[in-house]
Amino acid sequence: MTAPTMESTIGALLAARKGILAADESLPTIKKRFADINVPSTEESRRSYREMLFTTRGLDEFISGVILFDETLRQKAKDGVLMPETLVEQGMLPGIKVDKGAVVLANFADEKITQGLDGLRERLKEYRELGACFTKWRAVITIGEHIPTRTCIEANAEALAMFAGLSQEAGLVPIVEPEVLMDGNHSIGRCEEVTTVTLNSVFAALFEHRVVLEQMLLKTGMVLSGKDCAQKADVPEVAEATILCLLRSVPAAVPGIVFLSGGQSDEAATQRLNAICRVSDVPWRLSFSFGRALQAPAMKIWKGSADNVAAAQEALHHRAKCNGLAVEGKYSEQMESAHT
Ligand code: 5MM
Repeated sequence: MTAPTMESTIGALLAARKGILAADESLPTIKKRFADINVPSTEESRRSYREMLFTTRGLDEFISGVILFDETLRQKAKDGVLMPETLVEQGMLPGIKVDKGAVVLANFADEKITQGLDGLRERLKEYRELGACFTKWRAVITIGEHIPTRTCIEANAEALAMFAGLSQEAGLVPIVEPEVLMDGNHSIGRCEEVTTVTLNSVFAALFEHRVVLEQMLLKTGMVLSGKDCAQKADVPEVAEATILCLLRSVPAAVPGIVFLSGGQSDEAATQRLNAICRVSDVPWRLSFSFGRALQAPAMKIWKGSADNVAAAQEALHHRAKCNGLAVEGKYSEQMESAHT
């Protein structure tokens, strides 16, 4: 495989009506997800689940790229073809999660720092040889009574910027993902405040590290009320707060912003994405990079059985299509009832 340029990767990832599938669950996360459907997490079960996702016919109409976990990048599909090549054959670009997960930040018991910078330059070189076109690093910011602290936000921003610089050096488009978690009873206003401070800190660090903004993508959460907030903001409020926050924090030079789903139900994530993307007059392309909100229905149907593959693929295709239409502001809830 000849490696594409960062410009062509960005163009392909941000193609009209398409978004990114996040299938980069680390071993502990996929184990948790499989436990919910009573499937043991083994190298083979993970391989066959992900092969099922990637070989969904017509998925490339709505999915431009897939973020893989290290193990998957090295696995082969049943026909003996490596997973990154399988994706390319299916019309999608392979990407790779390069962080090594979030751990407790020393002296800040309730906050996390993402690790994985040691040896990253060498790993990136190998990932490129294995066919990855883009990379992702996720930082986790928690909202609580006295958190996030500036120390946590700045430490994570610094790590994101160092990751992005190294990734661009390797010719791989970095997806910079500072995720503000939905957990908690905070209001949408508090989420907006924390997301704004976080994004401003991230872009200050990216500037200091001379990261080329035109050659990266931002992956961020929507601005939402906390999961346990008594008064949840409705869809138009979420769209308004999200756009306002992004306009105040993300430079126009960034070509695209892709949203994570963060534990929202699949339909809620699509409805909100649709409302956000209907807002015109923004300087970036807006799209999605969902994990759970794309995979959840397919995983529930699959349950580890080859007999369920066709139905599970149909469910994934449906969610991808709904989100692809949402990127154009053309999703309607009737698409759900027409499907069931
Ligand atoms: C798919 O999950 C990704 C990996 O998470 P872990 O390192 O915790 O296993 C995660 O980074 C994901 O890409 C984002 O959180 C977006 O996924 P959701 O499910 O929030 O859309």
